[in-house]
Amino acid sequence: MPRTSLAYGNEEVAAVLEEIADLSDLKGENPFRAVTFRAAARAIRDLREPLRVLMEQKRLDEIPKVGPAIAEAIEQLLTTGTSTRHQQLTKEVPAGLLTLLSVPGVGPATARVIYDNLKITTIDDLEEAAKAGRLRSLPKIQAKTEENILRSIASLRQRTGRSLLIDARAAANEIVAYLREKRDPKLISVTGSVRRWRETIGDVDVLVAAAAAGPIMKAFCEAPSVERVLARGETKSSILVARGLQIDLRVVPPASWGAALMYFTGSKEHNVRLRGLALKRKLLLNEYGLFRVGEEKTGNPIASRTEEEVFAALGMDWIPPELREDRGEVDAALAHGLPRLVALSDIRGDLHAHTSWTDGRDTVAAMAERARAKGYEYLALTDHSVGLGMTHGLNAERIRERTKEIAAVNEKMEPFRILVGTEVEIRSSGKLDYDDKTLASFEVVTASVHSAFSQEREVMTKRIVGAMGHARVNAISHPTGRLLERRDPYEVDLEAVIAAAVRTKTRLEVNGGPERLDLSDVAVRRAIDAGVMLVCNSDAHAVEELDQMEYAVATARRGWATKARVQNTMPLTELLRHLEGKG
Ligand code: DGT
Ligand code: CA
Ligand code: CA
Ligand code: ZN
Repeated sequence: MPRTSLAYGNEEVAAVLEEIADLSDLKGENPFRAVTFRAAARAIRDLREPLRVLMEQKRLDEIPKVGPAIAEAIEQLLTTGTSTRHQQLTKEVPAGLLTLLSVPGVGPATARVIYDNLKITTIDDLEEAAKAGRLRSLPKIQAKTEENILRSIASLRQRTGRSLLIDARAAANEIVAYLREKRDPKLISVTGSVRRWRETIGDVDVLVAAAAAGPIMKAFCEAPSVERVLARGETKSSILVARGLQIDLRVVPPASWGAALMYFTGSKEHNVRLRGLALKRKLLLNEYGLFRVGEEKTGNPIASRTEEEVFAALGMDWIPPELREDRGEVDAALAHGLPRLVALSDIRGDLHAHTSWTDGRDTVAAMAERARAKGYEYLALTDHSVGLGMTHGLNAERIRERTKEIAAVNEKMEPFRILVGTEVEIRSSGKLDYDDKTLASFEVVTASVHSAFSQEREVMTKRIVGAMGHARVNAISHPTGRLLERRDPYEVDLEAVIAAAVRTKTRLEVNGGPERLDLSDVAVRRAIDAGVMLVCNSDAHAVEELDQMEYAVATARRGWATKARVQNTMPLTELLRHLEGKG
C-alpha cells in the first residue's frame, strides 16, 4: 500500500534511513555513510517530539547525528513521502539483495558474495542453497555461517504477524482516549488479549456500553488514526490503523456490560471452560448475561451488569484478566484459592537499567531522577561489561569513574539509592567477563548471554548454570534470550536453570523489554512452582523505558507470581541484606 507523506511519523522515517544505510552497504559505499544514517535513525527513535514539529520550527539540525544531508532526506520524506537518495539507491542495488539482508546473520558483505556468485535473490533459494551446502564453498563463507543462515530462515518462518503487546497497547490507549474525548461513554474498556496482557496480539478489541451505538460507531470509524475502515456495522466495526494493526469495536447495552466484558476479554479457552461450568448448573452464559437455561430469550439474566456479579453468581471469585487462559484459574477461583498477584504498585525499585556510560541514552542523574519520580526507593545501574565491544562496555578505569559519579548523585538524592551494578556477559566459554575482584566491587550483578546463541543445549545450559554458581552473581537476565517475532530462545534446559536458581539462590529475571518478556509467562509459572525468587526489571536504555517495568510485572502476573516471589518488592534495607546473602 503506497504511503502518503502524512503517514510518515518518526518511526517510519527512522525505518527509511535504516534502509538507506543497508542499501549503501550493499552498494559497497564508504561504510561510514551507513553508520551515520543508522546513528541518525537511532537518534530519531529516541526523540520525544514529532519530527514534523521540528521541521516546521526549522530545528531538524538539533537532532544528534543529523547533518545537512540527512536533514534534507528527512524533510523530503515528511513532505513528499520519498527521498531522492533512497530512490537512487533502490535503482542501483539489485532488488533481492535487501531480501537476503533481512535474514539475520546475513550482513551486506555476505549478501554480496552470495548474490554475485549464485545470483540468489529470494529466501527460498537461499535456503535451498544452504541445505545443499553450496554457500560454504563461496569465498569468506564458512560452514558455520551456512548453519546460522539455515537457523535464521527457520525462525523467520516462525513469524506469526502478531503485534508486540507494547504497540497494541499504544494503539488501544490512543483510540480509547479519543473515544472518551469525543463521546465520553460511561463504560469503555479494552478487552481481548490486550486486557489479558498476552505477549503478542492478533488484534485490539474495545468494548463500549451505550444505549445508542450509532454516534460511537461513527466517531470510531472517523478516528484520525484510521487508515482504512474494514467493516462498519450497527454494533460492531473494525478499522485498520498504523503498522497494519486492526481494532475491533463492539457496542453493547449497559445492562450487559459485565457479561460482555467477560465474553470479549476471553480467552476463548477460558470462556469455553466457564460456559461448561455454567451448563452443569443448568445455566447459560453468553455475552448478554448468565441465564437459567430456557430463559435466555425471554427472561432476565441472573447476573450481567458487572464482572464481579457474574463471577459471584457462578460461585467464583473475580479472576484477574491476566489469568484467564484456562490454566487452572477457574478451579482456583471456585475454591477461592487464586493467588494474590504481584502489582506494579508493589515494586520498590528496578535492578536492571543502562546509562550513557554504555549503550543507554540518558545520564546516571537523569535515570535516577526518573526512577525516584516513579516512587522507587532504588535503581541499580547495570551497564554492560567490557567484552561486549559494541556497547562500549566498562573497563576498570571507567568502572571507577562511573562509581564516583554514582556516589556524587547518591549524596544529592538521599534517601533514594542508586546501586552500583553491572550486566556482566557470560562468555561463550562460560567465563564471566570480569574477574572476581572486579565483580566484588559491584552491589548488584546480573549476568546474561548476548553472544554465541547457537551453542549446543548442554553447552549453553552449563554456561548459564555455571554463572549462577558464582557467589557474586545475583540474577540471570533475560534467561532464554528470545526476541518476540524475531529470534527464538537459544537452546537451553530451562528446568536445569530453574533448579540451579533455587539451589544457588540466584534470581531469574522477568525482563520487561517489549521484545523480550523473558522469562515468559509460562516459564514464570514453572519457576514459581519450583520455588524460584524472581526479579522484575525494565532493562531501560532511556528514562521513559523505565516504564517497561509494567510489562515485566504483567508477565509475572500471567505466571501467577505473588509479591513475596518478586525480589524488588522489598524495601531497600531488606534488599541490601538479601543481596549480601547472594540473591
Ligand atoms: P488475539 O486477538 O488473537 O490476540 O486474541 P483475542 O483473545 O483478543 O481473540 P479475538 O480478538 O479473536 O477475540 C476476542 C475475545 O472474544 C476472545 O478472547 C474471546 C471472545 N471470542 C471470540 N471468538 C470466540 C468464540 O468463538 N467463542 C468464545 N467463547 N469466545 C470467543
Ligand atoms: Ca483480539
Ligand atoms: Ca478481535
Ligand atoms: Zn540490559
